[in-house]
Amino acid sequence: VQMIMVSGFLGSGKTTLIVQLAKVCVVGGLRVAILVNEVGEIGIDDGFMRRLGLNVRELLGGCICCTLATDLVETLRQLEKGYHPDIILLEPSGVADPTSVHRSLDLLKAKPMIRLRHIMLIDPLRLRMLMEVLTPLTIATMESANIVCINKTDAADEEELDYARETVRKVNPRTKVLEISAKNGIDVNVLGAFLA
Ligand SMILES: Nc1nc2c(ncn2[C@@H]2O[C@H](COP(=O)(O)OP(=O)(O)OP(=O)(O)O)[C@@H](O)[C@H]2O)c(=O)[nH]1
Ligand SMILES: [Mg+2]
Repeated sequence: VQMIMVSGFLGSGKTTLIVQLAKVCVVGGLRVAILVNEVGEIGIDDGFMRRLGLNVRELLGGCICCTLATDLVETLRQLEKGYHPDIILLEPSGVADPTSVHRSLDLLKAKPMIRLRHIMLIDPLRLRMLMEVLTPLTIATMESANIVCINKTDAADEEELDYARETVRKVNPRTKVLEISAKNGIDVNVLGAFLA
């Protein structure tokens, strides 16, 4: 099964992008499952998601890159057996380390079940701050991402966008970079780029 992991710091727009991706998938006739890892109490607005006919599972009360890794794999197995999704959209908590998610999937021998693409979302309005206070995590995530997505292009100014572009180019010159405004919707080409 195809899995898209959308990582990014708190509030970078992960849920917004996942909902948009799910809509594009549903329109394209794909069966979608959404897996959300919330550390806090407030879960995803899954009433809205379920009305769209999406299969939403929450992994609560811990982080999938550490304590909930086995739950993640068990949930993947259940989904494979029961729902047969074409695509699984995974939102790790904003404080998760996506490279540990990779490692856990490997250790728990879940890698053969899935084709994983890792998309890192960047909020250009806050990247400078992140690079100052969470440097190693931000850099490691950028290095491991298949695609880096600069989000909130509707709200960022040129200086913020340039800083984001330049930072990604320095940290991971080989990665593909997309610029989006998840809030304003995405088209099918974005999904295509994620899967390419
Ligand atoms: N201006 C603008 N705001 C956005 C965009 N995408 C998301 N947001 C806003 O950013 C805030 C956070 O969005 P979420 O999708 O909840 O972000 P998240 O990464 O899932 O947040 P956590 O799960 O709390 O880490 C919300 O107020 C969104 O409306 C965008 O493209 N432009
Ligand atoms: Mg979220």
